[in-house]
Amino acid sequence: MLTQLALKHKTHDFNEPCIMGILNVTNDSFSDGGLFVDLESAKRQAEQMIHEGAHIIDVGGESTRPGAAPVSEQQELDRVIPIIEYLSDAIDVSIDTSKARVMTEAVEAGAALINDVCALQMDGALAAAAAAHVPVCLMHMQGSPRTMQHNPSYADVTADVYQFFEERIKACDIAGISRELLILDPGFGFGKTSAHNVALLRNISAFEKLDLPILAGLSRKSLIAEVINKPAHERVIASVALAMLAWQNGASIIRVHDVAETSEALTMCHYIKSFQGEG
Ligand code: 7PM
Repeated sequence: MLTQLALKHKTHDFNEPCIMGILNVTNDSFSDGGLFVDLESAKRQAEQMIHEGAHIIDVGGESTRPGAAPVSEQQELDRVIPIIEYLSDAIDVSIDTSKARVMTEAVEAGAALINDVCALQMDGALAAAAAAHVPVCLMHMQGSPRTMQHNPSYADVTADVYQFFEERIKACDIAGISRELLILDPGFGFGKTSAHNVALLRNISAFEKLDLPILAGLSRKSLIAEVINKPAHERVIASVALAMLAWQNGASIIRVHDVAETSEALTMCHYIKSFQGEG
């Protein structure tokens, strides 16, 4: 099992939970809509997450919300590049994008990791990621952000996602992206019903056979709203519970909005899991 990932600032040892803090530099995200649009507030939000224990800051300038309007390449660059330049001296920054040019320029600006919800399927993305020589998160999505929640359907969601991972790993290999740079993500909420999300969360360990780190993003997602009828910003406790389950089931990187709370809970989980001594 691969247990390490070398980024710019740190080689992350996956015996310990790795926390990725979400920084949306859009103005239309469902959970922090309009709050972090300007550079100064984005910087403050990122610094808070670093202080709270984030290992990676995931910078995204394009909303992937179901039904969201697409953002132009230039608009996305204008949003993300200044914050990446500012943060990348202090912490490992991940660029959440599907666009080849944004990947290239973000890595030039200092990004240490590419997080692509389209798993490098957009025009030029495979080549851009290969040239960037940084780790890449390949996320599974059924359909496109605009239509993915209309009628998600699978023969066997875990087997289908597994097969998708195998195909994308192969495509990366052909494009010259070395396997040690890959991270896999089942894409909770991306073209999935609650039943699909539950199956994937229970079956995360099924992906361990692929011998690559798994990233899980469940923070504040609508799966929670189906159980606990609360708006996004009141889903913190439930999100921490899901983060713990994902980590327990084998995910190495946990993508979250609420870094302090998740960090404290996962530190406790790690303590229990790795405790050695008399009992
Ligand atoms: C609206 C709906 C806004 C959903 C934002 C979202 C993931 C991701 C996102 C994930 C990886 C969110 C999502 N989710 N990247 N980007 N994995 N790798 O809740 O699960 O942040 S966007």
